[in-house]
Amino acid sequence: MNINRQRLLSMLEEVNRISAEGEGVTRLAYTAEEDAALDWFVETCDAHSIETRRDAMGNVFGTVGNSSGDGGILIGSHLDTVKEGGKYDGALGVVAGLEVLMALKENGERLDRPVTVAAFRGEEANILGGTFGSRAFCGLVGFDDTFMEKLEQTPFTEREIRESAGHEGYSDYLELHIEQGKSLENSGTEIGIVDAIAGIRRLDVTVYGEAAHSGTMAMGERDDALTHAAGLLLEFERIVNSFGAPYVGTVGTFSVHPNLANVVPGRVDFVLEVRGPEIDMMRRITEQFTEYAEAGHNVKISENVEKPPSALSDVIIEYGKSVCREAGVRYEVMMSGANHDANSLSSVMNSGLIFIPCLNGVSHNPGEYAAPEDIVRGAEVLLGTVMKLQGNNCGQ
Ligand code: HGY
Ligand code: MN
Ligand code: MN
Repeated sequence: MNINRQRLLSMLEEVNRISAEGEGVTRLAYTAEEDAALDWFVETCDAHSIETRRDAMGNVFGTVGNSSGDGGILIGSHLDTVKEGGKYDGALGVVAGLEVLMALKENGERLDRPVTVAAFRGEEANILGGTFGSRAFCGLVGFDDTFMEKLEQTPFTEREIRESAGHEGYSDYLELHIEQGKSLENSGTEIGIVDAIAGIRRLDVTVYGEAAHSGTMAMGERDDALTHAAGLLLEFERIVNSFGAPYVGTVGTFSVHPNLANVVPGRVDFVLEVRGPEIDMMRRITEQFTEYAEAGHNVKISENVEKPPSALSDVIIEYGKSVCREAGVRYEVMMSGANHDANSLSSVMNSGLIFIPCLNGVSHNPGEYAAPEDIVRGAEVLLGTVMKLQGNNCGQ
């Protein structure tokens, strides 16, 4: 049973024709472009007589085998992207999953366990925190007041999210993704088998000052929120560096108010993010930052999202390794610094994550590139791992 190279690569080209204007690919969460890509998923399944369903918040699923059976094998990823992103982050995993379903159907494989492909919504979403569709699917969403306030900025209702919790009936999850880093490329390895996914902890930070006329307020008289924030960012960088690799810290969203050239900024809002392998250390980084900020500034700091690091399934890791060995594929077991839907799924079932290299480790960028032979090899390892799981009822 083989992966159809031509069909796999042309499906990837097809879905990536769906994008908003601008550089690279833009299919932001909960926009017409993400909707169109999810419709493409359903139409493609329909064209291959693959049974589909959509859940209440719009996650889409295609299944081969007895969909009412238990112990289902789930392959997933996402079709939304960052703004001006690449062709492979998310789309690779969904399209390779569809190709696996088509190969299984074509070969008339008798499946002991149904195989389903999912495209989860909002993996890149910022409003409710990323990997949102898969967290809803896994029943991981907490409906506290802060969440409910943010929910109003999305097209979803509380009922739709609660009804989308539907992971029962599946017991193993697999995701194929580009590495989005340089480790595979640097070591000349063809496949990454991920054993752990770094956690994410984000804070919403507001720094207050006093808006003033930029021409009349003397420098010594100012309460400039932006210069206060600049000092806080440099202290955040120093704190993160003091913990050393693999801990990383980023401020990627930052807004100045009122953001006018002739007004001394009165307020600055930003999201501060820490990632790493141990949640206690990540909390210590944010605690040190918060203590420093609150000691000398007028700030408001609240938790945005926290996703603990996840350990992936040893069973699936071993299957992935044996598939690579049998195929003569060079592999390495590695951690993922990027988050993935596999992190959500690892809370409720055995989960595995397979990487292929991407050029210069570039991702979240129009220049993102994965070579066709790596794409095909990744799909073949995905298919091989699915077949090993077929013989292992409910991922023992
Ligand atoms: O943030 C991440 O790691 C993922 O790309 N959403
Ligand atoms: Mn991404
Ligand atoms: Mn991704």
